[in-house]
Amino acid sequence: MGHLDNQIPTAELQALDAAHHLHPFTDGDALNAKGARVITRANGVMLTDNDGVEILDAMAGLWCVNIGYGRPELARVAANQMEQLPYYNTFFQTTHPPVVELSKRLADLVPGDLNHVFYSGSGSEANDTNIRLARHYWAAKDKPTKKTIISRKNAYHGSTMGGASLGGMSAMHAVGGLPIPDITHIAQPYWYGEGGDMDRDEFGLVCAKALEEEIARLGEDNVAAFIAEPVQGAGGVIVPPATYWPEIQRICDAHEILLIADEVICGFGRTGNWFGMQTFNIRPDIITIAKGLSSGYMPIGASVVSGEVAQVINGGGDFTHGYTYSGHPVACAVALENLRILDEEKIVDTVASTTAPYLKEKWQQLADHPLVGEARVCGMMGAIELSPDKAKRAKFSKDPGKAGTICRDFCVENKLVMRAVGDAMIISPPLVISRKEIDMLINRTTASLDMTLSVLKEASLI
Ligand code: PXG
Repeated sequence: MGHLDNQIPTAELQALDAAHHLHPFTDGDALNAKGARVITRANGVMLTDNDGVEILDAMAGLWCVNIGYGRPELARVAANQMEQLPYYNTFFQTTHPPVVELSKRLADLVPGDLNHVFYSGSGSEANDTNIRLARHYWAAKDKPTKKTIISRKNAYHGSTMGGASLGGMSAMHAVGGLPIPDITHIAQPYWYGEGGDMDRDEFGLVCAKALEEEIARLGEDNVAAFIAEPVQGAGGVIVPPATYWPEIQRICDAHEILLIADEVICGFGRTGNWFGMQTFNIRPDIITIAKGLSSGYMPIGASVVSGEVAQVINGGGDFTHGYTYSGHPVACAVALENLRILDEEKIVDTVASTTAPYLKEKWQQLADHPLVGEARVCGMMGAIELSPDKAKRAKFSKDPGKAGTICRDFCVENKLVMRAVGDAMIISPPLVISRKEIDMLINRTTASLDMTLSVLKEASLI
């Protein structure tokens, strides 16, 4: 591996990065003024930067490196597949063994009768596929007016025109004139931030009933689908109240609309089951997958649809949709190897039986910290809400997002990658994180919270 070692000094890389690289979701000038962190290698749950500093990655990259870094099996599979068949398309009446094998594997793995797979290169593209799939489905059933897709405020479904339109983030809609037509958004089940005086269960029901109200407002004949993440990830690890999903499922069953579960984050073990739909007992018609499908080792996403949806699509003539890299052989082969490891090493089982309960116990103790208004966790994802007055679930009204940014910067100083979403701190570590590493995560989080608290006091923000 010596030949891969980077020889370029950090400052030089940072200068070149600033000169030629536009970063996603980044204030370019602000980043370039300080220089990007250069990550050169990683193993297990640890990243190593260009100066040899080891950092605990409590985000699994971007919620994706479920099996952890540094698995040589995936590299070998990729190299072998590249030698044998690096690329061929699946457009023109052709297929290849890795895409066939992965489709069969997913059909067996995903619950219910979700047994047909349409591939993409990412979660965003898969959600774009879902928009066209859902509308084509209803057109093929002679119901072409059923076009509107209902989503939720503060949802994240990707960054393409379709994905960002399905998403409910107003800052994203503001860039590029979104959403595209026939997509609407209802309230999110964010009890901590928006539940007011209601108890959790009552609030969960109110949020779910908003779907029925929206269907009534639009007219059922105009609604194609409802899309939602089982647990909102990028929105701040928002775990819905227990009453939410059963009512959503009832509403979807009672009305003629498709349910799309976006499992891009929740899928492949994140919530303690293979899929979020199992954790919340939902029966979607379509799911979106990406990220943990390959543990991020190769870009790949997909829409997995029910036998009924597949039958209608297959019978509906040409579905004029696809990507050059739909069913890319190397990505499919790597995904298969990733699924083999997740399965044979019982990684999801270990999360459910051992490490997630341990994380939950430790994470919830953070709620005792004076700065923490709530600590919530679902499987291997969690959030803590920073609050100036925890008894009242108060927000930082003076300078929203500042406390989160301060805390995130202290985390980095303490060699911990944790994300800030506004004034909530979120984690989604690799599923292979050990108890010892969870202790390290908790210790570094506590240290960062202490440092944040004292800075906030000095700045009279608390
Ligand atoms: N759906 C969900 C639920 C996601 O979380 C996507 C779709 C889009 O996937 P791609 O592969 O196109 O990125 C995502 C992606 C963050 C962050 O900062 C989250 C995502 C991506 C980038 C950043 O939390 N989620």
